Amino acid sequence: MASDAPVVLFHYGRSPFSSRVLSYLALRGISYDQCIQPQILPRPDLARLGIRYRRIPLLAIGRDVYLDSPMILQRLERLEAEKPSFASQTTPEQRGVERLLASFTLDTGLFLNIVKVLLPTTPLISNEAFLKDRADMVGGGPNLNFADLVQATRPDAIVAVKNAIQFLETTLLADGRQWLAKTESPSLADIESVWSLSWLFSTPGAVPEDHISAQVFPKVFAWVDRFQKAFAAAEKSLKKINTLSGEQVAELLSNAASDHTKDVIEENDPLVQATGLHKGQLVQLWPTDSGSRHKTVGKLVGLTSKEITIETTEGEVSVRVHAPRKGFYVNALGPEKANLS
Ligand SMILES: N[C@@H](CCC(=O)N[C@@H](CS)C(=O)NCC(=O)O)C(=O)O
Repeated sequence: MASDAPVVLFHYGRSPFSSRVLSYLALRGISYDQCIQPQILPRPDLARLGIRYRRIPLLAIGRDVYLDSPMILQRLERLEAEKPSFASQTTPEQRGVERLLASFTLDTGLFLNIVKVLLPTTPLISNEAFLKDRADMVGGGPNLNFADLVQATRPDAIVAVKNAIQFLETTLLADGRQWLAKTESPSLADIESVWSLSWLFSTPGAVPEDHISAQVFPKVFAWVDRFQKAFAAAEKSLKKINTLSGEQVAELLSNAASDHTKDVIEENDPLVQATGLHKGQLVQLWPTDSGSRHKTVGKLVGLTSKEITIETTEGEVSVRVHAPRKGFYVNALGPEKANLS
């Protein structure tokens, strides 16, 4: 039986991380509404919910808002839907492949190299407002010339991306299988791996064809194409996607139920032991890799080895924000409340 909590995706067009979530929703037949966000700050729709986190996507399920695409996919795996979770359809070996591929695409710098290959070929490379926004996000200070940095490192990035594609061509896809974990239809292994290459391949003029092409890597190009077709077909059978304004989302979430299954503070957690963090305490939560200046403030509700949950205190509507432990930090907010932007 499908859950009846409203599902709302905050994203913008051609956001590669959002495409991970869009693929998941379509392939599991989960209908959703969307709240389209500007590509650069400010994002008043999120401020209204007390959320300062500045990255995209975010997914609301009822009054719970999930940050970071790995956390979003994990939460969606627990959502009851028309189609069973991916985990329930795969073997431990296939799930192992999926986890390793997730790490390969998220933890190795592959995505950053794809940005370096792609960005100089798009109009964004001369969009001052965009470059200033992203320089601020990566924390390089006012003198960081983001455009020059990306241009200068493109040659090495092409080599790194080519090596990553070659890896897939000559290992998992080498035996002619259709899907990476040798499943009948696309699985989480494909969703975890395809998004950044698909973004590169579908950006006009971005692929450096002397080095990366369907002639040199026919299996990878065919797999990406096959996935796009499977995704498009699955998306067609979803219910109509409504686009909601920020005000509508705030209204919807303020009346929605919450999921309290993770409202646990694990007393033996090393961070809890070291800092004395406790339930109800005012804290701030932020990602440690980029966009770190943007700290979301709220009351601590849950802290486990996998997840941090806080209830926002700054917006017009309070929501429960969930972030993974991996890549996020939480600490007590002192009375000074300094440095929040
Ligand atoms: N670890 C995050 C990364 C998300 C991310 O970097 N998203 C890009 C858009 S695809 C972003 O937020 N860019 C800056 C922005 O939109 O403010 C995730 O997996 O969701």
